[in-house]
Amino acid sequence: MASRKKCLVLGFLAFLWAEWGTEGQEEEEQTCRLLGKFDLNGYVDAQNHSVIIGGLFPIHSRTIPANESILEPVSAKCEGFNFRGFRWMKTMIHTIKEINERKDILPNSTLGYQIFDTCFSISKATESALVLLTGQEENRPNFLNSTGAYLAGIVGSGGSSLSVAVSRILGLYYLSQVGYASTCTVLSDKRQFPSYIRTIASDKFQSEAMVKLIQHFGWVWIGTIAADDDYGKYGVKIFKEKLESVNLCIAFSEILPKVYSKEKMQKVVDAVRTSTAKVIVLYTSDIDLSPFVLEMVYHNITDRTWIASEAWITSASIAKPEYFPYFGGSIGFAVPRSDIPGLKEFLYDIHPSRDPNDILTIEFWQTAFNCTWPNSSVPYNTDHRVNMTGKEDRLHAMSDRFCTGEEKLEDLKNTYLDVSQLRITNNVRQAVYAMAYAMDRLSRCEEKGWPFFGKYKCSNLPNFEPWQLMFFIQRVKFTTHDGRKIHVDRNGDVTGYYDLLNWQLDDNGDIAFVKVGEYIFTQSKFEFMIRKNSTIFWNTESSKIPHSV
Ligand code: TCR
Repeated sequence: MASRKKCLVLGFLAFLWAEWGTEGQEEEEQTCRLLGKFDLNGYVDAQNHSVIIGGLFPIHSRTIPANESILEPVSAKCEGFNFRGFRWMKTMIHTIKEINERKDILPNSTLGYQIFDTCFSISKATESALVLLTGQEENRPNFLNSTGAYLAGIVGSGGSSLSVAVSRILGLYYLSQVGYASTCTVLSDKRQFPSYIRTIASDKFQSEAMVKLIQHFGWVWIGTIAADDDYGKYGVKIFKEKLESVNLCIAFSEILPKVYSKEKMQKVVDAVRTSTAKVIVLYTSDIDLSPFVLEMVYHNITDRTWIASEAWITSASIAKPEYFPYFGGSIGFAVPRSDIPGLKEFLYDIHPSRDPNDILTIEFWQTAFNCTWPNSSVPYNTDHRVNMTGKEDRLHAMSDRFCTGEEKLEDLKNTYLDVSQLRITNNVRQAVYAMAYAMDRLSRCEEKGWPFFGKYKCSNLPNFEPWQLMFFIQRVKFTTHDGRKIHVDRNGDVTGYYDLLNWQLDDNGDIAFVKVGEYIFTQSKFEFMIRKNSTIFWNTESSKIPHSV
């Protein structure tokens, strides 16, 4: 039966089948489609821990399109190293280490982890979820996962479309999932996503805040551009509903293609160029936004005021001084920032010479320092995307300069090491804490009533059923290191607080994210406030508030 174990079943129904049929092997090979071998990158520390937490992070930005001549299914490769996702992933590890050292949470157990790179793609995210659930060689759910440790739940994943896909699988088993960045409103529906909670607010709040911002400045006609995913499309949908409910109007509504298409992109560019609406809401992650930014530069389109969605308002890949003439003055809501004790030192404690198998660290180093690590085959900086010139942009696959290992992180100006904007990063931390606090409550056996009636009395770690942890995850309440209260409601949601940020140039010629207001919950209602004495930079010819009437 060894071959049966090696068989990774693609068909989802087959995956659900608890016991595979007893037919002979030949029969099996016909019914069983192989996905070569799962090919995932990530980090694992499961030894000596009885319970592990799974993690899903976008350490790369996309998968490389498969070669069309390949007939059998293969696991995609990834490209576009994502320093921000790498920082989020390290933050999960840092938080687990911190919790393991604490005596007040889970005093008798330590947590391990198994973390995968989703490459910001649905396929990799589901692939990772299956591996976490089943272990690489099992074709059926087995919560004792391949590492031999008990999988308590999963932190992740980044994008909403990924979380939706993963959550549909995990939800079947009531395996707890705590999101740190997926904000799509549909994830609040517990009938569809029973085991999903999050430490970031639903976009319902952000869309509402955007409408208040628009009302405040007296704009009437607004253009919208959405990413072609659940985040963009649902975000804009709620925004439109709220905008129309206060009798304001949509001038145009466009979708940004995920895979570059000249015609589709041209349609978006034309809408921006020809519309009289000068204020445009851009609901997309930074990863999907970059090609559009290049279009704006290419077509020299200035004099627009961009209302940024939270996913790109503090993005270092968009907030580059060379884009300031086009995107300066952008205004949008961001998750409040935080300082995380000890994180900076932890992030700096990285070197490719420590482990020749740590290919993500090698790739990090190569990409950050623009060199090739000797004797490694890890590519860097590859980019197979087609851009507006119609050519595939195959950036240098390898740098001909070798890394010496003497490169200094201190000399680097890199998103990974930038701890001045810990926003989603802090959500990652709180997601890990939510999981730990829920397990702590479960292990204390103090809860009365469900789920401990009948044969399920009290559960000590690690012998608990996944759904028992879900009971605690859905009721989790705790105070963070900086005194904020995290309390998830019945839909697994937290309340939306935001900083209103505006892009301005600082004295060094860099883009500064200046806080000019807030969206907060006080006295049982939300309030939008522009800070007194704050100056907003407007990217208009007159430098005055734009008109969009
Ligand atoms: N929600 C987005 C993903 C996302 C993101 C981010 C990605 C958010 N914030 C910051 C990268 C960086 C908010 C989603 O898809 O739900």
